[in-house]
Amino acid sequence: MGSRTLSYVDRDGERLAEGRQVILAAIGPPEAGKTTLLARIHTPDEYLDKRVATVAVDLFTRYVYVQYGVERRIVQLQMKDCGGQERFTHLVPAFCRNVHGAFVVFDSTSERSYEAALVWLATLRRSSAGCLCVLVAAKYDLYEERDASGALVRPQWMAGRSMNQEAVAHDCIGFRTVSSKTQLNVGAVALELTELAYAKAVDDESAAIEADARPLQTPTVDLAHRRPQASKSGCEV
Ligand SMILES: Nc1nc2c(ncn2[C@@H]2O[C@H](COP(=O)(O)OP(=O)(O)O)[C@@H](O)[C@H]2O)c(=O)[nH]1
Ligand SMILES: [Mg+2]
Repeated sequence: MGSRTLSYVDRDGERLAEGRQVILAAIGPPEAGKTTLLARIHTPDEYLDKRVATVAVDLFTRYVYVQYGVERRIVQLQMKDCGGQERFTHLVPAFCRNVHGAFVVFDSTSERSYEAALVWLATLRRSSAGCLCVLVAAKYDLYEERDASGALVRPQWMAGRSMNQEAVAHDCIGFRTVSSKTQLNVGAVALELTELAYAKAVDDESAAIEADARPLQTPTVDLAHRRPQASKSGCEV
């Protein structure tokens, strides 16, 4: 994990922003830590320490800096928070339609929460194949124990598993551990996903413009051999 973290644009700078938005979403089962994570990304100085279940969809918006090649650019970061209740999974395709990237969040203390997050991920994939997803193990402040080498001891269910490999196997860009409580990795993962999503959005747009600028081509249908046919309405086509 790099040491760079998300940096925010002040009110004056917001006026300099170009039109582009980066839209990220947090998906996953209830109680995973999604709302607390997005709130912490949005307002780093505050820890949202209350239990308020998200009903359907909330939106967190801020202007932030991203590095694109050698340029530092300002973008509007929109983060959508999806209610995790099982009955909302059918909203995922509509919810994620224009989303560039997603935090697929699970409660790191619970293997069931992880399995549930994978179901959310699969649902997202069916509607938004190109969306960049990062697998996020939340509440990592709950592991204070360290092994002989000084590394944090993982939750038992995760021991011996390569979560990074599992992330890649599920077509994610990677796996990250975070704590919204202590801010562990929060700014870093937010920056990583925002920058990758921004770069992808810019590249996708350039590819689409290039495709639109291609020269016109002769149609492949041989119109000369098409015979007029009577349609049901009686008109000839
Ligand atoms: N210890 C700890 N608890 C957390 C953390 N993030 C969230 N929680 C708690 O986990 C519960 C569920 O969090 P919430 O963000 O509402 O989950 P959501 O349903 O996925 O949006 C709340 O009681 C939070 O206070 C964290 O980083 N550390
Ligand atoms: Mg919530």
